[in-house]
Amino acid sequence: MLDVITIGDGMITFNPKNTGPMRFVNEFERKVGGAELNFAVGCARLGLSTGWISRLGQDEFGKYVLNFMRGEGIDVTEARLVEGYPTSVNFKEIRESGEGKTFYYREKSPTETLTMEDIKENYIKQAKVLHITGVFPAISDKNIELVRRAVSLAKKHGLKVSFDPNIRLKLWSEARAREVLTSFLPDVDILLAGIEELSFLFDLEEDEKLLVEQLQPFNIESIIIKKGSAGSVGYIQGERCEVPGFSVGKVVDTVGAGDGFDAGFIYACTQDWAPKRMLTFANAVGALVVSVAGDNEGLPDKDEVLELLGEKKVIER
Ligand code: KDG
Repeated sequence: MLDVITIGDGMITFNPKNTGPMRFVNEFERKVGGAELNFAVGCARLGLSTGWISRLGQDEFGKYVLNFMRGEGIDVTEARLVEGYPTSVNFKEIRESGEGKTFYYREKSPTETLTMEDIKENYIKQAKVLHITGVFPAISDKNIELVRRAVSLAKKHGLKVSFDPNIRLKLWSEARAREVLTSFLPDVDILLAGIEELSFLFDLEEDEKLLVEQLQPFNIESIIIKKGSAGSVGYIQGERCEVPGFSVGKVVDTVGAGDGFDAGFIYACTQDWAPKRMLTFANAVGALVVSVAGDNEGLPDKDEVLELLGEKKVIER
């Protein structure tokens, strides 16, 4: 039995050792990244049994990413190394604010070797949640069909489908992203998005009321709007609730915070918590990510979240 399954490309991420334009950065640290990978790590650290469907290159980087995921306690029975496709690489540029840019080297992603048969009914049906994002389908048209198959199996077996649009316009055109990502909405139970992403999807202004109205026809159980350090808004079981964000000191690297939020929210869904508590917990997970360099190094375990919430005292030394 798994709590949650996700599908995605795993990357080697080169994090700059100093801020500023990448062409002037001479030293990088080798880390791992990928939106769905970060989400899986976040879930596993919080104690959810997590499966990750993926393909990596049969190369040193692929072996490193697979070992990393295995080391995080993630089920990697459906993640394999394949010949002839180099593991995807991402170089990051980070500015003083902690915001940055990504430079992908992933033209031929190993996930392109995944076939429909690799999205196995027996694997999907054992989970409670299928988490999809807009990154994996942006990589190739075939990946879109793989996501559709995973979603239809999830629906058949009563899993909840959670969806983060994670819009990456370096990977596909605006029109295609809008068309494909909105086509997933009828099957989504939990939507986790930024207001700017919703505004992109519907090509409308960033007006919460207006955008939530656009989502009404899809009957989405939980619509969560992530607002970064400003907190989040949730429409959960039809009720609107809003919580403030957290400040965790210096923002070092914002990449991965949204994936952390998603993992925190999915963890919260497995608890018998009120909507405010669910959002607060997810915000805390996202906030802890930004204080550490790397896409997933800051993802906390449950005690670290409880410490930030002031509910647990961690003895330091
Ligand atoms: O959400 C964070 C990810 O975007 C990052 O780890 C890598 O850009 C990335 C991607 O495409 O998966």
